[in-house]
Amino acid sequence: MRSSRRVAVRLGAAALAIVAAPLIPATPAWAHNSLRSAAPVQESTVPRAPREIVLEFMQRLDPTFTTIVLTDGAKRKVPTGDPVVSGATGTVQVTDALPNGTYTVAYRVVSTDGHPAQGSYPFTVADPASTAAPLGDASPAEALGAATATSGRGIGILITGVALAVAAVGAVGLRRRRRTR
Ligand SMILES: [Cu+2]
Repeated sequence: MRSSRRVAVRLGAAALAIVAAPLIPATPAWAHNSLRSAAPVQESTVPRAPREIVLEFMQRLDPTFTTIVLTDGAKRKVPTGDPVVSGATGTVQVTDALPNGTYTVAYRVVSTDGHPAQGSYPFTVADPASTAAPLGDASPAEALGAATATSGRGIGILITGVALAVAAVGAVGLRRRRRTR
């Protein structure tokens, strides 16, 4: 009696395991698709500015949801063409010649089975023959903008100071008026 109950429990546990097994995915959903390879290679330093960014994924991409964004060292968006999808590969053409500097490729894609994948990685352009000023160093226009911003802040502080002084004078005046009453 006792042993048959034990068998029943074991059978029940086995049945539960069989029922539950398909509910536990072999791999998490996020592992369905990921970046297989990239050009320029992740974290690489390239001697020539790339004319395109090529991202190859593990699974076929849905062209509707493929986004590839290139930004420079100052986090400014670098102009590119629209993403072109071919199977598991997404490509964007780089519109302008990239000056030396560090860039970030950010992507968000959805595979044809509906699973999203996203990420980003940096790469560096270090062309010894590059004549363009490296990004990251402030250009004269940027330096001017920064100076204007600083003087703007100075004016802000000045206005705050004047407002505080006026308020202080007003408070003193009010106190005097109260005393004279
Ligand atoms: Cu999937």
